[in-house]
Amino acid sequence: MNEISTLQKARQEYKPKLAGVLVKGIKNLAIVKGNATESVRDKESIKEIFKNLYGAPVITFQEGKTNNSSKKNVGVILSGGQAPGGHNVIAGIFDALKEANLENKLYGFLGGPSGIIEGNYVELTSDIIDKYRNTGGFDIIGSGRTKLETPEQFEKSLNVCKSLNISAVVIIGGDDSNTNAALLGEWMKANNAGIQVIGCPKTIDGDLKNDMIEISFGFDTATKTYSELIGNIQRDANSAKKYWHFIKLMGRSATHVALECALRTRPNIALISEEIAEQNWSLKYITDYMTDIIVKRSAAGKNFGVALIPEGLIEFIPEMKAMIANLNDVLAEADAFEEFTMPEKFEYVSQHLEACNAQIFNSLPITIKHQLLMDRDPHGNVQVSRIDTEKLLIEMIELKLKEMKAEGRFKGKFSPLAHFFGYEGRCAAPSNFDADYCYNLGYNAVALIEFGLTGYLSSVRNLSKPAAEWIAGGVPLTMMMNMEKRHGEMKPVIQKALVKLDGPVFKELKENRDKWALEDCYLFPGAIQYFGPSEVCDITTKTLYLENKEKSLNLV
Ligand code: FBP
Repeated sequence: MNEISTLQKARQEYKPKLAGVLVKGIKNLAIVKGNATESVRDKESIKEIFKNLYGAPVITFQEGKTNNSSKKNVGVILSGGQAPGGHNVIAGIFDALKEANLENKLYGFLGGPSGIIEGNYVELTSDIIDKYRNTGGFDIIGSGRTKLETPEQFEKSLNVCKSLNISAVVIIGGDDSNTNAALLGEWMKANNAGIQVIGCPKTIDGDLKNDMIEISFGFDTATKTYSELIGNIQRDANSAKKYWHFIKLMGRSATHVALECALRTRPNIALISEEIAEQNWSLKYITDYMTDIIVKRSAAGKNFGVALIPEGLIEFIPEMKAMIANLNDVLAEADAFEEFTMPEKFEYVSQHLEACNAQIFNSLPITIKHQLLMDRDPHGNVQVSRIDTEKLLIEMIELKLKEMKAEGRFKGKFSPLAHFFGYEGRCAAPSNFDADYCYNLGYNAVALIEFGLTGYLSSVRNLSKPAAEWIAGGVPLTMMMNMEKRHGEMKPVIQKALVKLDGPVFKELKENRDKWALEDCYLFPGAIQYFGPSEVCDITTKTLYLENKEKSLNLV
């Protein structure tokens, strides 16, 4: 990386704003411990698995005086899908470590969790860190999705840490990666290994959140990037007036990304997976709902529009959900499935699924059947980013419109275009919010380490207020866990936060969507601005604003 763009050069000079309590520095902190905590569900099973970590209190920092910090080496891992701001988490860790003791060292494990098992690392020095400040991507050390769960992996990780004199590891990741952090932390503690493990909440999906974690980093920048693109497409649709754009948005199971983008852009249709599951909408019902809007707009002379489709939709349509759960079990038990030809795979699956599920599977277009059979990721998740749900919906709607045309009930035109926005947003240059938030998460992770804590997620909250009012502390990882079926077995995992249908964010969409469907209320948010007035550059997501507004109203 020798040449850099003019913007990147200017961004390297950006100084992230620190939370008020952290401004005085890593040596001027004290901790306040809350009450003992419980896991969100399945308390007995989680307690049994995490005998050493379970029940730890929530931590909040306040100003104080820390004893002189002893010299230490720390390892850092970037884990899972990229999210804007990861480099700033590492910069925050580095700066806090050097502030605590100039002799401290930071090692970056390469290629995700496999780096700590295999001993692939680089020492992160100031000349490396400085090149990556305020940049997008995870390329400083790379990322990966290796699941950390076996004693052999933990043993190897311990040996690598010992060889580098590392006494704490920071895992920057989403729900699955922080589940790794909890398992690693538990094993280290059970074995008196003297290695602390701290997590940092990353994921553009926005599904790693709770009262103590208001947002995962990357969500702000990714949704702003997608919203810019959606706004541009809306302007194009409104200018040419000839295409219906079906835009699938990344975000895995939860619909936070699509919902946030919908509030920022006001498209004609925005499907919300959580609502579809709750209302028991079948694929046919969804097709009818969308077709109805298309036909009504066409009758008003508008043969164009924009529909947002969450990437995880297919797993939430009740009949599909049941079929996929059955399919996951069938695939988990199948021997040498990978060696079958595609027709053999289809045949095997339709013979082993329950009859009603086999019927649904067989009724799907061949491309979707193929995509449903692709490998699960190492954590057992269906790779929803690779399922063309937007194309499935287009196909279903085309069939329906053909029928209606034959019956004289539709006289317009339907020219659909399919898009998928996901990777475009994951490595964008972090917005001011993500640049600041991430730097604080990293800095705060070192504060947790300095106080000897382990099994905690770095928590910075009160985020819809200026950074000076942000609160810093830590949440025990076990507090967020429950048991879920993965690869056919019940496993402890951090519970994903789905869109709350009684929450203020969904309510905002529900109250407006009928109007947005037929009238053209499009918003064009434009590109993320890095330099300029604070109200243009520093404001975070509508999701966070509405959720925090509701929280503060409830406190009154
Ligand atoms: P994380 O949960 O690791 O943050 O990953 C998020 C994500 O971007 C999802 O939105 C998407 O479904 C998935 O990664 C895609 O995975 P991959 O990068 O392996 O294609």
